Amino acid sequence: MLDQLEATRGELMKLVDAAADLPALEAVRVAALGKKGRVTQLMQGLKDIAPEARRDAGQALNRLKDEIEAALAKRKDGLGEAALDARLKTETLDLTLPTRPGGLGRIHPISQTIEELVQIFGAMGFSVAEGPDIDDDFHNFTALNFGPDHPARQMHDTFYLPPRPDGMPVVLRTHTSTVQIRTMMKAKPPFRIIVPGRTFRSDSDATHSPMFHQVEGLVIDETTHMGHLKGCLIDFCRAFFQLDDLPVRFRPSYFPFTEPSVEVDIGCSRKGGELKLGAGGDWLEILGCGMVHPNVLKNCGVDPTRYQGFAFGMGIDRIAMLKYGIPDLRPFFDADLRWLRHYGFVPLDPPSLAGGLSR
Ligand code: 2NM
Repeated sequence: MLDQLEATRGELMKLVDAAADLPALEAVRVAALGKKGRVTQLMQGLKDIAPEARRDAGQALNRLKDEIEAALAKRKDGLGEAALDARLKTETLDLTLPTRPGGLGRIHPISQTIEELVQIFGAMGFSVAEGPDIDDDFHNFTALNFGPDHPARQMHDTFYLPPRPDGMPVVLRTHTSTVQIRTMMKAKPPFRIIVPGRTFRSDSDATHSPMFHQVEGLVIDETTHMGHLKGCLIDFCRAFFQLDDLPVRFRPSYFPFTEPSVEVDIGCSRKGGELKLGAGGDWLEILGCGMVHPNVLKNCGVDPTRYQGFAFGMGIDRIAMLKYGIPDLRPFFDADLRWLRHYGFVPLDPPSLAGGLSR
């Protein structure tokens, strides 16, 4: 019995050493210590041994079992390390290589412009709100004080989808004001939000795309007034176009959802057929705004005798074209890599609002 045990030890130890990987080692473990393994069989043979010899043989077998287990564990550690070494060899990453920023693609001018809007308004204390592209007639029109026969509700401006089971018309939002409505209905004033996002109108030519981008803003508090509107939007225009002395003009206008309503122009020059922003005697319209109509506040459950404020809206695509000298709107949505390489921004080197000597 003890001879047999020594021979088995020698064979099993050799097998353990020879196992080339973890699955092979597991096969050795089963062959040694499994239900029908060599050691297990030897243990089952104990009952046939003379009782005087059984105790010594049993102890020897237990030692053998312990030794095999220890050898398996040791080999397993070694193989694990070897496997990790092999993996690390194939997964090396040369951190000394220079970056290749051009290989990271380009930031679309609209994404860049949204970043800038968020940065400027974020610094003024606004947060960003978002909502669904598909909304209903209530959030897109009714809550915003559009009368039932307002021309903007017409089929030729608005993309209508099949109505809800309750008959409520469903639309692709024609402005992001749907999100201001949702915010006012579910949260409590004061509000200070901007809402950048996709908007849709049935209009398509050189300067209109059926899908375009808007940013709207909303400020509601107990004492917010037209002076706040003016200060906020003058600061915005000058920060965005990076012209500290950019002329900004407020001109009376009309929107159903604001009273009074105003349009904002910035100074420019069109001498020689070339558009140049800044003082130059000409004006360029860039946004609409006004004091939120009491009916809109009421429609959203905000008490107009306690709260008031202003709202504004502008086209992101248009201000991006103006700032970055992009002449045509249509290629914005063509996913043309040549256009993106030309007008897009390198991710590790986007334009900064701080500017400085390097630009
Ligand atoms: C504009 C111009 C003026 C506007 C109004 C609202 C709301 F929901 F508070 F009533 N949101 N956005 C607004 C006001 C939008 O876009 C040219």
